[in-house]
Amino acid sequence: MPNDPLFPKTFLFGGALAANQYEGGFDKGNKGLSIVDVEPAGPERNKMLTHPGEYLKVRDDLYYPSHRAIDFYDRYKEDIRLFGEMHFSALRISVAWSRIFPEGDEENPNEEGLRYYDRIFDELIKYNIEPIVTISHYETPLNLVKKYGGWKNRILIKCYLKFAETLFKRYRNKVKYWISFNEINCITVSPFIAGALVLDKEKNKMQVIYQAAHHELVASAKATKLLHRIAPHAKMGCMLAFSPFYARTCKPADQMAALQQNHITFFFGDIHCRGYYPSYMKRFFAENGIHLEVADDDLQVLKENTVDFISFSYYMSYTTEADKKSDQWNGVYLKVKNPYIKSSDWGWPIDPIGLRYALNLLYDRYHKPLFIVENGLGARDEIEPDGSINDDYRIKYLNDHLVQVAEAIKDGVNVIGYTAWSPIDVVSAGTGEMEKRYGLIYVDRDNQGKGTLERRKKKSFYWYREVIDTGGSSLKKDNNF
Ligand code: BGP
Repeated sequence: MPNDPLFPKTFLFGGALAANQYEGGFDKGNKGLSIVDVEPAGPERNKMLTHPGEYLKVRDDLYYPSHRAIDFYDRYKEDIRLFGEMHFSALRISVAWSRIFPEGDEENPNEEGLRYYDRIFDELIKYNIEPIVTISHYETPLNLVKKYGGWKNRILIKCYLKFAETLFKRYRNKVKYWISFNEINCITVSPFIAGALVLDKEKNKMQVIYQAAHHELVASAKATKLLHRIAPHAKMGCMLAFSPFYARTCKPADQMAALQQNHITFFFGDIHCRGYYPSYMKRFFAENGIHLEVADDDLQVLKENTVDFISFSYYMSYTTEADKKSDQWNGVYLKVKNPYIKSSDWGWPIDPIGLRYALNLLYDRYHKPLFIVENGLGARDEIEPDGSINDDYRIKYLNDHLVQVAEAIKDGVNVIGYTAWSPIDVVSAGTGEMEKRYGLIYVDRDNQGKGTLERRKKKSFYWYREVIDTGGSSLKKDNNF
């Protein structure tokens, strides 16, 4: 007798990707350069991300993994067919901003770029896969950094809205779910990647970061307003990187430290969902010499255009304690090791219960539908002599997290979908590696860009299809955490 499904019939099940990590074709179809196209792989990468000012052009002596990525640009039919074979009902992708506006600030969009996404959406619709579209996923056009300094400049709101409006008008009959900014809160830890900011010479870095964040938040609210006007049936979501902080002990000061650290993330959710600057952040700004320039109607715009749903990535929980106050510019408390939790090969804590905890926290706070748009395990995979890839560690990770999603649904949390990062191996956003693999489909390509790009189904491919087909009743609930 099969078990009852754990997820509702309407649940959106699938995978998540970002254009810059899988498309390639960085100069095809009149595409301009985006910030990712100057992020090299290898030892220079960290230098670039911390001091981007010296790296804002393509150099002959460096390897840039985004340029070809996994060549989805030319192989999208094969890849979408494979997603269809896994019975996906949703695929989260992003539109590469510099494919549509190569320089970011043109008057008119690049028709060839728009036609490319027409083909992608049509192909998805052919397989009954609902596209979930991120408007800006770490891929601001490079020109907007060079010319205006990235999101610290208010002019980016205008450029972004022109881009968003172009997408809404063109694809309003094909796309229902939109996400304004990927992991918008990551601007506080990765200012170049998430805010296109070059902070090398800035004295008060936090001032610049939160000014840029304000611009992104206003852009997000204005895009929500536009979407509701252009496509009243469509839904706009915010997107947070949500790694809840636990206190290392029950000492009250440790609990307070964890709460303060969570506030740094909630700040972005609070503005998107409640529509105003929270009081704890006003104190944080005052104590850190941050004075925001806010235009006349900004606060009104934020108030009147809250999001329809909350999407978030969940990979891990963090732990902190009061004695570990950070002296860095971008954090309140440092992360400490949680003795109850193991980590991935890349040192990312693995905590399935943390996902149920996160879902409950977010739902208690905002009472809006929640969409898990990223969750997965980056690991090294090996091909067996018979050609199979037995990624049981990935299956366990996904299984245990999905079991906790089902628990949260039983708790009463309104979860509308889950898209695993990533359905196919892609370039890592953080490290630029190909060999930090998340995929359910293997891609023959290494960290130096060598390989045939051939696709190969992993064991997790078949496992995930069964989970989708059975509405989760095939999940194993007896795993120990
Ligand atoms: C999120 C990003 C994704 C993705 C994922 C995994 O922060 O939104 O783009 O890459 O993390 O991270 P990484 O690729 O660094 O392992």
